[in-house]
Amino acid sequence: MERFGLVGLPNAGKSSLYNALTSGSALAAPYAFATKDPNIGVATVPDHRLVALAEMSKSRKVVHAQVEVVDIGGLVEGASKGEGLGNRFLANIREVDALVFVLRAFADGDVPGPDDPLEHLRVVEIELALADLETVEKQASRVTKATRMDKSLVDDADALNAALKALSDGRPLYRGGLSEHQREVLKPYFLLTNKPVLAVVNVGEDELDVVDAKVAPVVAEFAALGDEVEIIGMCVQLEAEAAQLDGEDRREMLEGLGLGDGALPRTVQAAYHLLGLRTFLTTGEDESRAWTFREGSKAPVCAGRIHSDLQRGFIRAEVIYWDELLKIGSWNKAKDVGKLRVEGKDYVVQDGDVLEIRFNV
Ligand SMILES: Nc1nc2c(ncn2[C@@H]2O[C@H](COP(=O)(O)OP(=O)(O)OP(=O)(O)O)[C@@H](O)[C@H]2O)c(=O)[nH]1
Ligand SMILES: [Mg+2]
Repeated sequence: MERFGLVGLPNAGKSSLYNALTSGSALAAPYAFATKDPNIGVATVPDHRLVALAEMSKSRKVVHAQVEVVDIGGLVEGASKGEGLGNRFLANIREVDALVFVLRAFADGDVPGPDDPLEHLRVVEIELALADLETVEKQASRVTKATRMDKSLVDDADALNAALKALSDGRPLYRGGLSEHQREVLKPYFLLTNKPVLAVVNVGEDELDVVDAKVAPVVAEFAALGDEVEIIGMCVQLEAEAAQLDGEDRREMLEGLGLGDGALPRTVQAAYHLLGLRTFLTTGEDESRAWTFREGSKAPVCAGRIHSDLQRGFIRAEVIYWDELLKIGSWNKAKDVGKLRVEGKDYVVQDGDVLEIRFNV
């Protein structure tokens, strides 16, 4: 399963957010390095399309997509040089597919540490960039030399030198001005900042009416560099408290606070999307289900998510977009009125497609 990691300074609220996202019970405590070993859990990806289809089909079972969340220990200044428990946490970060920065903006005298999200961002970015710089410095000179003998390494050398330039200027690679191709070429080098990024700004309980203002400096910081990074403001503490309640009570609490559905659904969806993950659906009386696939996958690969036999013996897929099916009212009716498209093995499945696979093994 693809995983995203919660990254930030001590006491930013990572473990609290982790618990809220996974219904976990990680230790969240007001001292640095409360988390040492990473907590790994699973978050459900909320999907209103699935819920609507399940209702339409009167499904006995509804199965949501899931994504893995890793709660990593707090980084401190100097982590790249081994400060704190630095190197260990950097290794944990290397193992995730996307980064969710948790930036503290709440003031609380009982919780040590800065409450300026830009200060958090600055330290996290410097430490990750310095760790990458060390890796890239070694590789850039080695690979550049090797191009004299092996021309196939020219792209690598070019990407590594571009990375070297960005990192030397203190810019992480996700906003280092590299081309998509260069970022792709750098993937096998396992760099920390060559991963997609999302930021959560953790505001105080008494700041719900000024969330946008608290988030604005972080938005501006990223905007200045012209890159697209999704930034979500929330009070992690309140979201975590609400997450512990059951359906109706939770809704009441969130509504009472004027938070609508809360910020957790959007956070999971954004992280899922950031990981390049997309959803196709199946629906019937037995179950309605959301299946995860990589963006750009073709029908047989998607069929293989359901069962390897479906990929091996793939003949064709019957396909309809979820909201069209919902309008028609049932799979059989959609078939009768000729609204199911028949797609072959080259069909690139779209997010929100409802599929039925024909196969023969
Ligand atoms: N007042 C307030 N306290 C919060 C909020 N979010 C988290 N906290 C508190 O801050 C403390 C640290 O939270 P954690 O979730 O343990 O922080 P962490 O980022 O996991 O910290 P480390 O594991 O040490 O890196 C805990 O006592 C939380 O209850 C918030 O939104 N408001
Ligand atoms: Mg923690």
